[in-house]
Amino acid sequence: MLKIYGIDLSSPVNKVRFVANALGLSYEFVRVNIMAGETQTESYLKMHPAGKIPVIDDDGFILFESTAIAKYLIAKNNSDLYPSELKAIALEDQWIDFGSFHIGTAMTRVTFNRVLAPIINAPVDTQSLKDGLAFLDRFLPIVETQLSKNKFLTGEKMSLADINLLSILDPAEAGDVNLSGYQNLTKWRENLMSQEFYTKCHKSFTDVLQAMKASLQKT
Ligand SMILES: N[C@@H](CCC(=O)N[C@@H](CS)C(=O)NCC(=O)O)C(=O)O
Repeated sequence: MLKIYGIDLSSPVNKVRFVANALGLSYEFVRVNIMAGETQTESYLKMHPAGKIPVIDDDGFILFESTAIAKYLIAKNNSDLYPSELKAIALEDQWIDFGSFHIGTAMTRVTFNRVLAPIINAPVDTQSLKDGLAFLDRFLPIVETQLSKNKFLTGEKMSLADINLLSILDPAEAGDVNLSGYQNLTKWRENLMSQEFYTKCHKSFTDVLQAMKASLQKT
């Protein structure tokens, strides 16, 4: 059976889980304890030489990097979540990369400093936080405009580009990123978050974060 290695609070891991759910796949979600060094063991490093999550083990086929995993699962299952025509592929990749490299990078800066740093007692990098917020102000209006043209990023059907961005923006509330000014984006997000591929993972990122914080307080 397909195994997905990760944690509940990782956007790349959740991207893979959302895709696997959208494809209707059965899989085992193998939770790894990063703080306890479980991603640095000899056996884990054989799967991912940098000790990162997610990794999948698909009956012995090992793969890392969430977008590569998502594309592999989609192709293996002959799904149209990723297109097959040349220009459609190019446009799909455009929105996947825009989501990952611009919005994803900015969200990582914000969530590291506002969400993770307080939990792991790491210092807050105020410049990185400021840059992250400035990048979001610059790049989110571009997504908002795109979603005024289509229901989804690349047209009238949900695709990997949407699932990718959904996973990236999942920690928005936890990171105090106010998306309410982006009406199309908010509508798009509410629609996706109500679907089973998402609710099968969690009700919201904030819910999972609160549960995690509560369990840390008990220990
Ligand atoms: N580009 C990678 C990012 C993987 C990544 O950075 N994962 C983080 C969690 S979100 C991780 O493994 N962090 C633990 C570490 O670096 O030790 C992907 O999309 O899979």
